[in-house]
Amino acid sequence: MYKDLNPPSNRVVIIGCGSAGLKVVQLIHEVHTPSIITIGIDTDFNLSNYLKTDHYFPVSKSVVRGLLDRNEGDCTGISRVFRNLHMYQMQPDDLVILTAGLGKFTGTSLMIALTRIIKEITYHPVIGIVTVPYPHNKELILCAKKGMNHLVPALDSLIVLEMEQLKNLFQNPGTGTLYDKCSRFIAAEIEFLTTSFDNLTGKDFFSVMGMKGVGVLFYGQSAGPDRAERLAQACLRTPLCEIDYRAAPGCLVLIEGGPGLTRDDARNVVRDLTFELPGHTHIAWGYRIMKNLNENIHAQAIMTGIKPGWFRGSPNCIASVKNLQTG
Ligand SMILES: Nc1nc2c(ncn2[C@@H]2O[C@H](COP(=O)(O)OP(=O)(O)OP(=O)(O)O)[C@@H](O)[C@H]2O)c(=O)[nH]1
Ligand SMILES: [Mg+2]
Repeated sequence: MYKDLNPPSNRVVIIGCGSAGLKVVQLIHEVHTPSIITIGIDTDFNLSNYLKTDHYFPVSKSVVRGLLDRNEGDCTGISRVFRNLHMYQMQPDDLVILTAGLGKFTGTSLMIALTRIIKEITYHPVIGIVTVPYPHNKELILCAKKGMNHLVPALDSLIVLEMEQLKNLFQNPGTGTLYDKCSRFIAAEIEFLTTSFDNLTGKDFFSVMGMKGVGVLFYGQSAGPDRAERLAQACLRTPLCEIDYRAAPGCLVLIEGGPGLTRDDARNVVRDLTFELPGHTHIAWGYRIMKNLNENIHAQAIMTGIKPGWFRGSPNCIASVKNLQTG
């Protein structure tokens, strides 16, 4: 947790919605970070006994049914159920991150309903991390689009990971393995986002993540003598959502490397990663030394505050991008 914030009163609450979201929170729970609370929410009442999260919250299918097609704000039934969230002592200064796989009914609907309720409880930016299904599956894409339509205005940052792009990152594994790798990637991403980095304050973090809009994540790693120079290029080659980020008003860059990583290296990576952004973009960055990384260096950049209309076409995701425009 960032050093100018105040654990344990500033806690991180991670909420996984639906089956895909549950997998992510279980992975985070395995790490047992004391300032992180994990909550899973799904429609299976039998999971309570063996699910590995701090709290599991079963909701009946009838409560979530139809939610996606109702008018915004009309989620009375679900609000009644989620009033129980206060039982988990959610605090106004908790940092809340919600995650789901968009495209099917449960995770998408629950994430929308929860976002509205959590926005009333906390005053910090509320962050969502979602996957978007393959472009060829029209039914799933339509549901994901509805989800985006609700979530982009409701959340402070919605980090969108396209399955198509994740598949490229993991070099085309089969679907079963891909889902597993995605869950692990998102869990590691959340861990990365919520630990403390030199040079990064909580104030900077929240102002960049509170820019309102889509967040696009770039991820890269490199090793060897000119690793810092190559790292920014590696990241820029790997956007996990095809969207035009060049006017993004916010950018968060997090870098980790072995003991040889210097502050100047980190600053150079940030410079090379952000050269296309306008001068007024708020750029926040941090770095940390991890002894076990030896010669390796990793970076991620999240360009934030992007308007959904900036989704752009590319040969492999033009269908999803066109379908996802929320206008
Ligand atoms: N990261 C990850 N994503 C998954 C996994 N399984 C499915 N997905 C993606 O998430 C989307 C939603 O799938 P689920 O989470 O299984 O569905 P749900 O929200 O529980 O909805 P229901 O079908 O009503 O139970 C799918 O369209 C996939 O793109 C998984 O194991 N890990
Ligand atoms: Mg499910």
